[in-house]
Amino acid sequence: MAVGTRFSDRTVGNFNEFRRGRKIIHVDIDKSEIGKNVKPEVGIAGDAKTVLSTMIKLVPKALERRHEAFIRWLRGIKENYEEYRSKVDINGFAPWKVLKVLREVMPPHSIIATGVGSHQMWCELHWDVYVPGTFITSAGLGTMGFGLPAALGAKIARPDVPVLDIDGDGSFQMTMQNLALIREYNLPVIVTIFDNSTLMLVRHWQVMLYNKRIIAVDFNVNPDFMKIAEAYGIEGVRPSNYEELRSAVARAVRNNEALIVDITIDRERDFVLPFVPSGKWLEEVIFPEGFRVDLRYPGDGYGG
Ligand SMILES: Cc1ncc(C[n+]2csc(CCOP(=O)(O)OP(=O)(O)O)c2C)c(N)n1
Repeated sequence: MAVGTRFSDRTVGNFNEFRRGRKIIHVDIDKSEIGKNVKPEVGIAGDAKTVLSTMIKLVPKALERRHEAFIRWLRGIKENYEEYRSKVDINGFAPWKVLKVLREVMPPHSIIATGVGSHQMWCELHWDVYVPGTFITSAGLGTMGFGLPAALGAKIARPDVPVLDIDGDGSFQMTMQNLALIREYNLPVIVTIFDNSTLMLVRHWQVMLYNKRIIAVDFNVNPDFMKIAEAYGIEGVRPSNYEELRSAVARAVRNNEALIVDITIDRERDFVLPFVPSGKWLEEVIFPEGFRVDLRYPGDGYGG
C-alpha cells in the first residue's frame, strides 16, 4: 500500500522487479497520479487521513503483529548501520557526525529544513525526527535553494521554536539573498552550510556511474561565507572541530540568535552510501566499505 507517492524512478528503481508478485493499493489525493507510473490493483483517490482512518478499521489484529515484526527488522538494520557509522572515522568533519552533534544541540522540537543534494541525503539517513512536522525537505521534487526560504517560513510560523537550515554550498547560493529577511523581519534562524565546494550529488553520479568523468560541478573558488554573513549583519563561524561547532550552535539556540556556520567537508570523502544506482533494484545497492546487511525480509513473505 502506497500513500501519497508518485512512484518516481528514484524510489522504485527497477519497475519490472517492483511489480513482480506484488499487488498494489495506491492512495493519492491527486487522481492523475494513480496508474501514471505504476498500475495498482486498487487505486483510491482521496485525502490520506480519511482513507487511512477508514482502512485501519479493516486491518485484522494478526496483521498488526506482523507489522511489529517488520518494524523490528527495520530498526535492527538502522541500529547496525549507526553502529557501523560510529566506528568510521575520517579526518575533518564527517557529515553524519556533524548531524549527530547538531541533533544533540538542537532541542527535540526544533524544526529543520534542508537544501537538495548529498547533505539532504545524509539528513534523510541520520536526522532523528522526534516531533511530526519538524523535518521540512523538498524530497524528490529536488528544489535546490529550498532550505533557507523554508527555514524562514517555519520561523515566521513558529517564532517560539529553534529553526535550523541544513544546506549545501550549491543550494545555499541559489537563494542566499533571503538572508536579508533575517534582519528585516527579525527571523533568527541558524544556517549550517555543508561546504564541500562541489555539487556533490551530481559529482557522486559522475564518479559512480560515469567513470569518474567529473565535469561542471566543482567550485574551486567559493565566496567567503563569513564575509557573506558579515554583509548581512549576521554572526558567522567556521568551526575547526566538533566542539567549536557544538558551542557556537548551542549559544545561538540559547540566545535565539541568527548564525551562519560554514562547515568544511572534504568532497573526496562525501559519498552518501548505501546508494541504489538508477534503474537498479534494492538488492543491487552499493554499500559502504565494511558494511553489509541482507535487505530481503526474512519474515512471512510480506517484505518481498
Ligand atoms: C534548481 C536545481 N538545479 C539543479 C538541480 C540538480 N541537482 C540536484 S542535487 C545538486 C547538487 C547540490 O549541491 P549542494 O547544494 O552543494 O549539495 P551537496 O550535494 O554538495 O550536498 C544538483 C545540481 C536541482 N535539483 N535543482
